Amino acid sequence: MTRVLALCGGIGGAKLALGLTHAAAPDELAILVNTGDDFEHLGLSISPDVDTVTYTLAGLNNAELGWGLAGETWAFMDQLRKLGGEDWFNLGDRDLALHVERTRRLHAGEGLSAITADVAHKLGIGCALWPMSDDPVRTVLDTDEGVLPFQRYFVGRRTEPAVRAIAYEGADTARPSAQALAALADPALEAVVICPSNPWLSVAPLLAMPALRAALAETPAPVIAVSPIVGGKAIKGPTAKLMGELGLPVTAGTVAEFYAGLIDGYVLDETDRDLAGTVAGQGVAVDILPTVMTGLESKQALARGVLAFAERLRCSGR
Ligand code: FO1
Repeated sequence: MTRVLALCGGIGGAKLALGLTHAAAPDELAILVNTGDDFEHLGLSISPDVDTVTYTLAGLNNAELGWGLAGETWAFMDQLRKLGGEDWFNLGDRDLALHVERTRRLHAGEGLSAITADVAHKLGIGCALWPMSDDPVRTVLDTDEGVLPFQRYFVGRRTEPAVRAIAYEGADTARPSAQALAALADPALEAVVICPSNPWLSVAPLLAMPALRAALAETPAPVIAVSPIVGGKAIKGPTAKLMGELGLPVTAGTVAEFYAGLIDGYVLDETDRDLAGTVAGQGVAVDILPTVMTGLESKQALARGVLAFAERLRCSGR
């Protein structure tokens, strides 16, 4: 039975997801992962955020890169480059196995959810891992260099183009994870945690699915978001740059506003304690915790802090 449901994207989200695996019982924790970054490349179906979370929870992740497998080799890419193939997106030799196997199983008619659950089980992950949908949703950016699919913008152009608008193609009609919808409607659910992933690139694709957004708004469990902005800067990645380009003030308060109507609680970093009053003024409960996750200890501590905050909100009937 799911008691804790976490929503996350790739690198930043996976860190708190890992912390949560130490703060909640494995059979009571489910992680719902963004698939807006998914794409088809060299004939393979790539699910970067699902894989980042899978490798992180399995203890196989490449901590230096933030994606892919630790101890990876690159013979395939070296050879592809020699052949003049597309080399802007790096597929490691061992990582390639997952893409080939996932693609084969998708072509054989299995859904992404079933494949992801099976891979997680085979890699020794105890909690549930759910892609946000088995239907394609594709994040597309309108930039000063034209319209770019997510990975062309993120990896191909290293997030350099200025973003004017973002679309989540397919989100209107995609059916959200049935397990996530069931968990959100279940009175046994005790906490929903929106991990400190990029709100516009990693969490928004989930919220763009109308049924998931409605289920989140209606869930009896407290919904808590952890700010990905600390002291006016993003811990990692292009969140701050993107906010500036979208004309938004780069503060943790702006992210709280983005989640307005969905969240009951918001976790600010200690650095941003002066924003507590502003966020509370939006009718959202605030907790202040150290949110910068370096080692495993800080991930566990933040996870425990967030779950304790959820418990307090539940007890106070919010
Ligand atoms: N990110 C990069 O910056 N460069 C890459 O070449 C790259 C390859 C890659 C391959 C498999 C995978 O699962 C992820 C990969 N990523 C790469 C990361 C990923 O594309 C992004 O970090 C996420 O989509 C953003 O959350």
